[in-house]
Amino acid sequence: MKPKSVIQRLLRYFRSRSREEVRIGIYGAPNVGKTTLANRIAEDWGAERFGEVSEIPHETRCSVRRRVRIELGSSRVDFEIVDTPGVATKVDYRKFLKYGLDVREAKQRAKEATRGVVEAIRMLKNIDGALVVIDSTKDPLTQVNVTLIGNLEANEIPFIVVANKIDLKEADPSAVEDAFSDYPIVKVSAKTGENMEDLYKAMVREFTS
Ligand SMILES: Nc1nc2c(ncn2[C@@H]2O[C@H](COP(=O)(O)OP(=O)(O)OP(=O)(O)O)[C@@H](O)[C@H]2O)c(=O)[nH]1
Ligand SMILES: [Mg+2]
Repeated sequence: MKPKSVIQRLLRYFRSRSREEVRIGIYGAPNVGKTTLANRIAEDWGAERFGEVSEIPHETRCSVRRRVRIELGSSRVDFEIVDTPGVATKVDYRKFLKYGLDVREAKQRAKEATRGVVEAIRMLKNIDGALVVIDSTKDPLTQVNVTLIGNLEANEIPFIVVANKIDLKEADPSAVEDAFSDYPIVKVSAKTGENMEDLYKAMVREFTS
């Protein structure tokens, strides 16, 4: 193991020891269903809702944290789940105009969204694990997904790929599986709750030592 990676592991270990919960960031491109997933987790485990869901991208522009205790059989894990703003390589205010926002609102949203992207990326240094949410109806091999996963891997942060929206008939979760076959993957519908039990099992398995 490289000395840098030993130091990174030690730093993460001591940081996580300084708090009681395991901090998990929910990451992904805008609109993939991160907040829907976070709200589903909150509802399943009796925590407060994370926030609003919208078909307009960049609905979440500031991170939201909630404590969630997951109990499966004899395992009980206290998580701090962080719903993060969608990560994008480009934020263009003109995209919001077609959703009915006026120019002033669209420019304001774009400004906040850009700040949100920076905040989400910064937060990568401060998490113990991540859920990388991917919309199964879209091409998974995007710059955002590859960069996010590359970053997590380089920093040795454990993560689970969550292929979301499997309830939609155009969903192709096997494409997500093929693209990221080296990593743990769970296929879910955050909207209907399908396979959420599998995700909770994977979280307890992957994020606790
Ligand atoms: N059919 C279906 N729609 C979903 C699912 N998850 C989310 N959606 C829809 O996808 C859209 C975006 O959902 P959000 O949860 O706001 O997505 P997000 O990733 O938090 O988006 P940002 O905050 O903008 O980054 C909304 O219209 C949701 O209703 C799912 O599992 N199935
Ligand atoms: Mg959101």
